Amino acid sequence: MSNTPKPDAATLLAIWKKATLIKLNDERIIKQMMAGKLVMPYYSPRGQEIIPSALSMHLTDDDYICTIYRGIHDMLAKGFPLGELWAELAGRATGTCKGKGGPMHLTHPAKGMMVTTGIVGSSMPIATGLGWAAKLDGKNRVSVANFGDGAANIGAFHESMNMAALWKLPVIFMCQNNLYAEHTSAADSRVVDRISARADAYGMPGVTVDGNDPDEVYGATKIAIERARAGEGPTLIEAVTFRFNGHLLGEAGTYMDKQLYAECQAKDPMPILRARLLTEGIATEDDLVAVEADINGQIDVALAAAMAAPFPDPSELKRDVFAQDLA
Ligand SMILES: Cc1ncc(C[n+]2csc(CCOP(=O)(O)OP(=O)(O)O)c2C)c(N)n1
Ligand SMILES: [Mg+2]
Repeated sequence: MSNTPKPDAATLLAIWKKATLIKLNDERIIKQMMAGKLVMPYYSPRGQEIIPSALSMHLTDDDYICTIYRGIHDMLAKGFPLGELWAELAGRATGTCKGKGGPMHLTHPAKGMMVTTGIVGSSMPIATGLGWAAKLDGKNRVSVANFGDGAANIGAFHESMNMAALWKLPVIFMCQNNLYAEHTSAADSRVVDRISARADAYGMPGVTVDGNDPDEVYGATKIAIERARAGEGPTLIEAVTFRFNGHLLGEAGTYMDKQLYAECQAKDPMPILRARLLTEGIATEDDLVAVEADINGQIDVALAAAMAAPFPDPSELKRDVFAQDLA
């Protein structure tokens, strides 16, 4: 990866700010849930913060992304507003889906966050369709499909990659390989070592990067997005990372290899990037503390507004379900 583009100091700081928003937001969600103030299924993205933070440096509001149930990191990096996010998590009428979608269906088209579902692999055909739409509307948008390592074994992965390559669609297939799919390790679900090797079968570039390294993710996504905008078609990126809070918040994690867990913890990207900003003189401790305090303040405001907002009225139950109600 030595000849790939690297983020400059200002970009590295911007990546850290986004990643810190994701981390602090995750901590607050967990705190609320543990206190019994928020009840929902939660798939924490803790550990995967760097991937969308570095990727989003190359995206605009006009670009599309699709993600999965473990996707709040992708959404926040893309600019999903905190207030509407918290309101939707809390099932309030002021949420981005009027409180009727909840944490599994977060959607915000104004920022290009097109749709989220709990169906493993669903982000890929949807993002491929959006890539086709982007090609037809000629606005030079790109479409990013975020998905996990487990989803790379789903039929939709292969169908989407084939179609995107055939029609040279501006799609980035961003596989966030966090080493487990629910409670199943990679070794129990795949023969090939690298998911990126599958790109060969569809005639597109495939690259594996350290998903915890902002330089590597920034460089690989820059190349892929420039290629997509130039009309040269899709790229598969496999970003290797780890999820620290297991599959679903609250599980015991007993199926995880203890040594692997300890090794991954030592590679936690958040303290590493924070320390790097200090040692490279990009920011001072005071600068970073001020950013963290500001972000916590923004979360306070979003949380308080969400909790004070009303639940959807029962008469809303069937609205937005059938097409005739959209008029
Ligand atoms: C089509 C489908 N099959 C199975 C499931 C059950 N399921 C939910 S999450 C999950 C694991 C997916 O793992 P991965 O793609 O690696 O994403 P991660 O949760 O690790 O981010 C499975 C099998 C589902 N939701 N949808
Ligand atoms: Mg996984």
